[in-house]
Amino acid sequence: MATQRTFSIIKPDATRRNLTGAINAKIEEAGLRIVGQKRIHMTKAQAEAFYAVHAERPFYNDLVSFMISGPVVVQVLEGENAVAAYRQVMGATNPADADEGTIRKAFAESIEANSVHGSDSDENAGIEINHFFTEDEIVG
Ligand code: IDP
Ligand code: MG
Repeated sequence: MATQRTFSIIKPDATRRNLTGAINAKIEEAGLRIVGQKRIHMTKAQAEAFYAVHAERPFYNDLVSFMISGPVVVQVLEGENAVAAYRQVMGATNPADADEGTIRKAFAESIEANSVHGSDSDENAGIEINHFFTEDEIVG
């Protein structure tokens, strides 16, 4: 598998607890390179659009409120098989199911406040990166 990019968000539960550096260390230890990064406070419209795929799920409104409850760090990660590699480092959505050594096992507070987002496909990675970054903000 060739070099690939994926999109990551360090979520408000993690920025609130000052865990950006600890999460970045796990990302880098996994062989992924942080080639774009910025701290933003998402607007409600941005969070709603980002999670539109979950609009019908019962947790959607809570999830949007959580994602705008504090700053987030949006990132572009690059590496071999980056989409799958980052999903592996993130761990399962529910931290109770996450493997030892994963970000969510180490840091997530709950199934909702689970510290990180990572793209689930190459196609979605491209869409999500374009949502938050211009090409000149990504430096490999
Ligand atoms: P993922 O982040 O592991 O890809 P998704 O199923 O895409 O998981 O869900 C997106 C986000 O929605 C999760 O990361 C989590 O913050 C939240 N979420 C997912 N399932 C639940 C739930 O059952 N209750 C509350 N929040 C949830
Ligand atoms: Mg997902």
